[in-house]
Amino acid sequence: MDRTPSRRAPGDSPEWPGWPPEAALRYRSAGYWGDELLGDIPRRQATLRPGATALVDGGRRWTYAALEDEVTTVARALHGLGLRRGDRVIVQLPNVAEFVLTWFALQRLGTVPIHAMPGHRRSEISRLARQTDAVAYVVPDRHARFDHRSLAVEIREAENAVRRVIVVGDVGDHADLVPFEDLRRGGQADPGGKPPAPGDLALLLLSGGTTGSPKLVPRTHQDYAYNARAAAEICRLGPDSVYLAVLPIAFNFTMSCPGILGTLHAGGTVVLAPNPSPASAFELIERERVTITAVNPPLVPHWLTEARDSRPDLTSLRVLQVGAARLPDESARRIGPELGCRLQQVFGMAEGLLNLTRLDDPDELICTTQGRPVSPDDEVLVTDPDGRPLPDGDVGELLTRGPYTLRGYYRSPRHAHTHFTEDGYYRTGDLVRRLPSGHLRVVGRVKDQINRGGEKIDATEVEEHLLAHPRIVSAALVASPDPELGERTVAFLVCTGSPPGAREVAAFLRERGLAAYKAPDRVRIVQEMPLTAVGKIDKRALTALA
Ligand code: OOB
Repeated sequence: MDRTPSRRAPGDSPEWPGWPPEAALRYRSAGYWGDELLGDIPRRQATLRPGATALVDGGRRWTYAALEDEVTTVARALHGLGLRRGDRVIVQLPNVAEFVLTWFALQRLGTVPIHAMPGHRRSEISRLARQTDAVAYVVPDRHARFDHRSLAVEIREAENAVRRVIVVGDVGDHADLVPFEDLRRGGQADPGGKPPAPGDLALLLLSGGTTGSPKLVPRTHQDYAYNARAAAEICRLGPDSVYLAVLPIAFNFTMSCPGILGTLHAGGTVVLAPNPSPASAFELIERERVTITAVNPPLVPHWLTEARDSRPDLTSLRVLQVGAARLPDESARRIGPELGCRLQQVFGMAEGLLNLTRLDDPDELICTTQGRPVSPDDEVLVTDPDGRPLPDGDVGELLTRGPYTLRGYYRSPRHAHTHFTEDGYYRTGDLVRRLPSGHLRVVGRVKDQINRGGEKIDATEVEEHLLAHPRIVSAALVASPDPELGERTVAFLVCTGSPPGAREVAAFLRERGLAAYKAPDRVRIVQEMPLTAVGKIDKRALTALA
């Protein structure tokens, strides 16, 4: 056991740095941080409005009382499987009710869900398992024509810590996997034990990736609950609100901005969309009288077209949130008139800081900015390349700290100095312009990341995989502008022998277990890479070429 005396703040853990004591005190006394644990949300609502609808997934519906019952049952069963407070569990599920049940059950035990994305494959999942020593892995049987059970078995065999695999659906030939249905049957005793504390680690989000290797964002009960509550207040959510989850449920945007947690916190109803197509979303909006939903910019033109062509009844819809990538101003201006609802732009990040346009902002601000911070105590700096603060109106890198923005990544002390300033500001890697009203316009970025319609691709991660190809000598992944996705990826390659085409590259990366969305959209072969004065690959020159 490590007995070295430490000078850490309360709530601090050797695995991730917490907030300094004076900041923590301020956030508590201002009321941002409270005592409610994330797992308490269904319990509180089950007392206040037991018969109200909490969750809808296709034909399945849960009242708050039923949700509370099931969460309790599943938590006991997970405890029976050996899951304990502080353990980490990889959760990789599509938009199904079982995600919500599992997630709250884990919160009850103080067990920490790691939010994997449905598209992640062996490379991403094994990395997560290693980074966290996860003890269990929750998967669907099949999703998007992929058999998650086989991947789960492979992961369990390769990663010693992963002892349990839980399958939503059919376990198939794998009799040693645990069917989720078994967890819903009950009969287990109350595990008792000490509940988690509000400052404890509650979940791990995947960083969209600033430069370098994939990183995990530690979020605590108190900061994540505040994130959801603050967003819910700004969106004026209440018991009559109906939130449609269109984007992946594990995404921070869908989960808590205000998303699922904000809606349940307010006593509203969460409806899960099986896919992001406008046809299925519109059907659910009509049927469930949805009041608020969230999409990314590439979906917007499809929604507008489908609304024009099929004339759905969208009268219940009050707010359409759009975020995760830059929404072009022209698309923004069409939303209000054509869908008959308020647009809210959302500029957020797994690391914390959340910016929203306000429902009563002037149209011009709503259509041309990505919002302003949700908390009065979000501190924002716009700095020049030397870190000096710039006046409003100048473009610079966005730095931030505040009551729900991390002070360091999980198990990642070596990133402390690259991604954070001495005084605790997180360097977002985003280039912004700030208006006197506090609203931000996102104009670019300095991080080596590509934003493919909201899906973040860490260039370094893909380049490392490309370099494993026997005929690739040098590789650089850059963005090229795209009318549909905003950006697509182009891989510049220097090769020996016959160069691989885009298809061979995609197959090679798939074989290496990389998620399909990270495969380069285009491959360009060059004789040599352009270099900067200090001898690094000149990505600016390549971006200009792309
Ligand atoms: C959201 O979170 P992440 O962690 O996947 O990605 C964060 C990055 C930001 O640093 C920024 O580069 C980009 O995504 N981004 C936007 C944007 N929203 C996010 N860039 C331009 N305009 C926007 N509106 O993407 C996320 C998390 C919570 C809520 C919404 C989005």
